[in-house]
Amino acid sequence: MLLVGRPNMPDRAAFMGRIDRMFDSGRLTNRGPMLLEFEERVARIAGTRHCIATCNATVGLELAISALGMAGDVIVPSYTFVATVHALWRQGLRPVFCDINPKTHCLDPDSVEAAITSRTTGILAVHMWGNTCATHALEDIAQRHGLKLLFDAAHAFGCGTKKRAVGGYGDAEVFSFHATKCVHALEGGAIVTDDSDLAGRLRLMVNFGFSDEDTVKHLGTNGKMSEASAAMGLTSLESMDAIIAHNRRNYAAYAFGLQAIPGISLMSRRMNQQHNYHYIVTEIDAATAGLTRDELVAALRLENVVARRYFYPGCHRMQPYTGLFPQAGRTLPVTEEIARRVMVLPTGMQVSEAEVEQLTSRIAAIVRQAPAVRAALAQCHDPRLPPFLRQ
Ligand code: T4K
Repeated sequence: MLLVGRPNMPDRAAFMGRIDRMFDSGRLTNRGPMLLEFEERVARIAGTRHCIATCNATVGLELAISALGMAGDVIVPSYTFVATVHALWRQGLRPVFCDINPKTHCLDPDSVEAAITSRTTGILAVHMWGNTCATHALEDIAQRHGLKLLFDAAHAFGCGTKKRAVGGYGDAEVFSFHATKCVHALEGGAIVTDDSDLAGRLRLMVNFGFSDEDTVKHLGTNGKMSEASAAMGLTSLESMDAIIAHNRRNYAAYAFGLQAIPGISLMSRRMNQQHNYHYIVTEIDAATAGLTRDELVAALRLENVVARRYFYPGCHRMQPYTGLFPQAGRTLPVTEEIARRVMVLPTGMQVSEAEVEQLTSRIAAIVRQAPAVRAALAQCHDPRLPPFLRQ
């Protein structure tokens, strides 16, 4: 079975060696030696002065939002994983949803500028699929309007331009090291920044606000990463180059295999960008392919391939947000179109180039027989179908 999100497994001997050392040392969490080494390595790759590892990116975002003093309204793309917006809501902020660039799926600076009001205190942008946002335009807007600028870099570890890695943009950036990410720590996240005052506050906040064993200098939470996660993170980092090289080969195999299929386009990677190639993002033009994105996802499930329609229908159309913030339901044309078209295909260390070749041949065959596939799906009650297409 081919799945989007199947974890990259570690070198087990290296990981178990670290776990043994953890038990030998007696230090299981609370800024142990592996955590310190992990933070140093992440900061080096991100090109930042500081890194604060966290238990996951969602808590990392919440901590960064709070430490930056965001209040009132914060501008955010609707086209993102719900965690980005949940993090704002959990800090008592109102998300103001903006549209995205159709090529990169990242926040559109014009949409941001048009949404700024006297209540706006910050922008939370997302490097979607590892594509670097329009960082200069967003930094310029933030500076002109006196706004805080935070980047959700959950997808973008190891990404950036040729000259500058993702990590040092805006006031801070937050990576995810969840098991489904390119480099991972089982569960984990990290906040990176060049701002020493902000980093100092975050170091307190991630550990309940303690500055020593009984002085609480700041409000905070338990956002710490454990030594077991840091052990996994360090082991995963050792394979990072091999993982990216593998993803790159899979991407090339997808580009070759999908090129002649009508109605299916693969998101291109810009030549001036560094990329982890962790997400294989396609867009389905239903009129040309003869099948909608949802029908294609369903047809692939019947072939034991789990492709995903991530972030549908966009947070601005999701019930928790339309209920909480009535303005959330306003129209965002690019987001809605992209949310209807995107299909993410499997990659990573558990997917071989040969499997990619077979998969693209299957997709070509499905599209060739589109009318028959559509008719068969309409009669199908197979439990493997995704819930949104079950009869
Ligand atoms: N911001 C953005 C833009 C994000 O995308 C995310 C997370 C965050 C913030 C928050 O980061 P964290 O707080 O999580 O650090 C995944 C991840 O749970 C989530 O981390 C990620 N984004 C999101 C885009 O995707 P799913 O729904 O893909 O996970 P799931 O459980 O369906 O797993 C995918 C497939 O992989 C499944 O078919 C099963 C397989 N799998 C999964 C796991 C975890 C395995 O075989 N083994 C495993 O251990 O959410």
